[in-house]
Amino acid sequence: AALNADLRLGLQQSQFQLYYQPQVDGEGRPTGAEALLRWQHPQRGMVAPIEFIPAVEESGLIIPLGHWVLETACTQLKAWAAREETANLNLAVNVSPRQFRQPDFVERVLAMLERIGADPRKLKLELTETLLLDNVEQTIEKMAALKARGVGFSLDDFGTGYCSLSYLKHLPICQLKIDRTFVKDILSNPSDAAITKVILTLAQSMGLTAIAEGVETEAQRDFLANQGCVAYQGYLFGRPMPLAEFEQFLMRTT
Ligand code: G
Ligand code: G
Ligand code: MN
Ligand code: NA
Repeated sequence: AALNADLRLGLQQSQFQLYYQPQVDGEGRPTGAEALLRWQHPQRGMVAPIEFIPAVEESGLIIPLGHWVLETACTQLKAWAAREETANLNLAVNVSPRQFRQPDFVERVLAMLERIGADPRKLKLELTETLLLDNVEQTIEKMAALKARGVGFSLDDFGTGYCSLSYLKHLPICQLKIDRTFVKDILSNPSDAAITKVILTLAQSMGLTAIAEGVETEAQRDFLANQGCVAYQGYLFGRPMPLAEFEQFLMRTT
């Protein structure tokens, strides 16, 4: 309860911010970022999303907060589009199930993109397998409506949930995100190596891209590259960082 009151106040007082974690291509060049929510609480300090996302989901505050995230991300995309060096950057945004299931989710996102003037093709929504499990038909309909306008979908934490492979072919997604639990021990655990290989092959044969997350070492990156991976995210390239720092990172790497 105390947390919820704090969260409400935090929204009013602009205590939330987005951090940006670089996503890079096979040559290490930044292609964009994943936007990750941070809460700078006046007393608690920096609060990590795992500590408050469940509470905001539960209370319904995820709706205004999730829209603030999308709004901020689209505004950022619009700003990047205006500068040649950043014009091609994409932004991946996590969308929680409760937010996605709002009846007016599609309309709100499309209206927001239009109002801000952001390119929908630069926006990627990260959904989890859990979200895709129930109400599949309605979910597909909503995804298709957004996809028709250019918005992309990435299946986050892929391989850790309960999504059957037969669903995959019906989902209008463009990317599989290889969960970092598979990447972590990829060099020492043959099962993890096999799983990442299967995901990469699956993505390729279905015409999807795949991005490996949680890449921390060059050895992991090289191993994934040998398996055909061409998109990465992880501490090896950059941690989630405030906007100013991310823009400095871009200047160093491009
Ligand atoms: O940086 P990390 O601790 O950033 O993020 C932890 C988890 O919190 C991520 O796996 C992600 O699923 C979730 N998360 C981060 N930012 C957001 C957000 O803006 N919206 C939602 N729904 N989840 C987020
Ligand atoms: O939404 P998702 O679960 O994919 O969010 C990504 C999470 O992974 C964030 O909490 C982010 O801080 C974390 N993360 C990103 N890169 C790395 C990494 O290289 N190592 C570890 N341990 N965590 C990472
Ligand atoms: Mn994510
Ligand atoms: Na993930």
